[in-house]
Parts: sequence; C-alpha cells; structure tokens
Amino acid sequence: MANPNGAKTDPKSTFLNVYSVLKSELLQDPAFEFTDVSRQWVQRMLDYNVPGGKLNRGLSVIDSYKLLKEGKELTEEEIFLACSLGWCIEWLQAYFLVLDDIMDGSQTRRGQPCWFRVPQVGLIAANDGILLRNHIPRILKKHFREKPYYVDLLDLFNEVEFQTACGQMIDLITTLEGEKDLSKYTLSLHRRIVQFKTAYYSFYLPVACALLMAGENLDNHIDAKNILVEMGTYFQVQDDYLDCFGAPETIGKIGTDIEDFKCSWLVVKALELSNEEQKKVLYEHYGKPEPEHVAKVKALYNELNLQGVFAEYESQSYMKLTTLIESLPSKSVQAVLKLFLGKIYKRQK
Ligand code: GPP
Ligand code: MG
Ligand code: MG
Ligand code: MG
Repeated sequence: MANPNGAKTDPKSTFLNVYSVLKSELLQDPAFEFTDVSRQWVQRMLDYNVPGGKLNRGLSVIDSYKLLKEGKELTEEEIFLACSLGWCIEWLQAYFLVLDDIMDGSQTRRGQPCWFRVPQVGLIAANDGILLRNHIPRILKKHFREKPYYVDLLDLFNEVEFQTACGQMIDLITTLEGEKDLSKYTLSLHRRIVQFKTAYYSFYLPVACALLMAGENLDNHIDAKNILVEMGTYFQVQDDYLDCFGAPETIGKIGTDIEDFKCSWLVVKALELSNEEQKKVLYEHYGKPEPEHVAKVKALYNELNLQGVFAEYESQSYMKLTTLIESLPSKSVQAVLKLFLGKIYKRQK
C-alpha cells in the first residue's frame, strides 16, 4: 500500500490498519444490536487481547503469500485479504490465550495482567474467549465468501482449532497422571502434547492460509506440513525453556509450569539426566505452588545444566530443520519455511 507521498507503508503498519478495519466491521455487525456499553466492552476486550503480541503468526501469512507469488507485485485486495487471514490467526491466538491463562492460573501476559485478572472481568473472560472465537467465521464470511477456497478455509480453521483443543486437553489431564507418577513424563508424551497444542495453529496454519490464497491444494503439501509441525515442536520447547529461564520483562509473562505440574520439556530432560538422589528432589518438589519448592526445582535444573542441554538441542534442531527444508521440491515453499525458522531461531521472547 502506498501513502500519499508515494512511499511504501511498512508491512506492520499496513497489518495494523487492517486490524482497525476488521474491528470496526465487527463493532457494526448487524446481527447484534450493540448498545454503547456492549460495543465499548467488545472494543476494549479486542484492544486488550488481540493486537499486543509479537504478531509473528499473522505477519507470516503475508510474508508467505508474497514468497509464493515469487516477487510479483501484490494488488491492494490481495494485501488486504492476506492481512485479514493473518488477523484471523491472531484472533484465534487471543481466544486460546484468554482461556489458557485461566486454565494455567497465570498472572501476566504480554506485559500486562491476564484478561481474567483485570478488575470486573473475571470469568466474563470465558465468554469473551467464545466471542473472539466467533469473530473468526464472521471475518471469513464477510471477506472470503465468494472465493473458491472459502470452504477449505473454514475447514482448515475448524480442524486446527480441534487439534489445539485436543492438545490442550492432554496438556491438562497429563498433570493428573504426573501427580500419581512423575516417571510418566517422557519425550514422546511431550511431543504429542506440543504438536497438538501449539504446532498446528502456530506454524502450519499461517502457511496453509497463504497456500490456499495462492490457489494451492493442501493435500500436495504434506511434506511442508510435517516440517512445520516439527518447527512448532521446537518452538514449544523454547516456550517451555523460557517459562523457567526467560526474563518476565522480556517474555511478558511469569512462568507457571513448575507450579502447575506441567509435562514441560525441562522436567522431561531433568528426569532423563537425574541420578536417584536428584530424582527424589523432583518427586518431592515438582508441582507445588510455594516458592520454596519451585526454587528447589530450579536449583536442580541448574545443577543438571539444562541451559547447556537446551543450547545443544537448539542448534541440533536448527540444523535438522534446515536439511529437511532443503529437501522440499519447491524453492518458494523452501523460502517460506526458511523465513519462518529464521524468525524463531534463538528467540528470547
Ligand atoms: C500454549 O501452552 C498452548 C496454547 C496457548 C493453546 C491453548 C489452547 C486452548 C484450546 C485454550 P502454554 O500454556 O505453554 O502457553 P503460555 O506459556 O503462553 O501460557
Ligand atoms: Mg499457559
Ligand atoms: Mg497452557
Ligand atoms: Mg508455556
């Protein structure tokens, strides 16, 4: 998009402009008679929860679409549509995070209190999550109804949401098993959880949206999908690592995995590397909310040099993913995946 003096607007500003358009459309939705108070609630809820993150997932749709078009100049309409799909993913993410923070008992998100912690919001946040989720098909209907790939888009969002909710379920019910017997926390269980709860919606979904817009059949891109799921797994291992070792000022949230008895990559690795004595420390202190217990677990993580173990995992993953990407037949799909990998490698937040 060009502004009046002819200079290009940067992609992030273009993307944020589309947010304002979509938001005002939703606030004018004729299917609901908004009162001033209800419109203001939705407006505040959206501004609090939708645009404040890194926007990596949303922006990836536009970047991916550009690469798939191999340098051809995009029309205004194409830019608007790619941005809208990007925002649908950001809406999906907002919906997941609002509910995930209730389930995980978290305090902060993106540098501010979790939405349900805001005075007078409380469990109204659960309904706000449902609203956020319902905005997605409304955006799609308004802007994509006439497109040949409309049905595929709806199906894609539905499938990915289902996979994520299944992943979230295993993430939550696994802690019941872990409380009975921590030795059930294995790398294969961890893999299953994170592929479902994170990888599909964070990595496959943005690229799949761009592929559909470019007229591709998703059945022809199973190899790319598998690599994206692998990349999403690596991304969630980073999230697990940052939950303990990241600085809250940088990651915008305070970790809860140790307190919540989560099957985190860190506890799986700690169990793998511990001797009998160290295992006892984990069995005694993991999953307890009091700071003394959390401190004992963190001290053990340091003793086991999990920071070093993670650094090794990170460079191994990078090499493995790069090799996989280079084996793909399409150069433009390779470029999409490489760009994505470059954005998350060694991320601090
Ligand atoms: C990330 O887990 C997974 C999600 C945000 C998906 C939630 C899915 C739902 C159906 C609600 P996490 O708890 O490790 O994320 P974070 O560390 O950001 O809280
Ligand atoms: Mg959480
Ligand atoms: Mg969670
Ligand atoms: Mg986490």
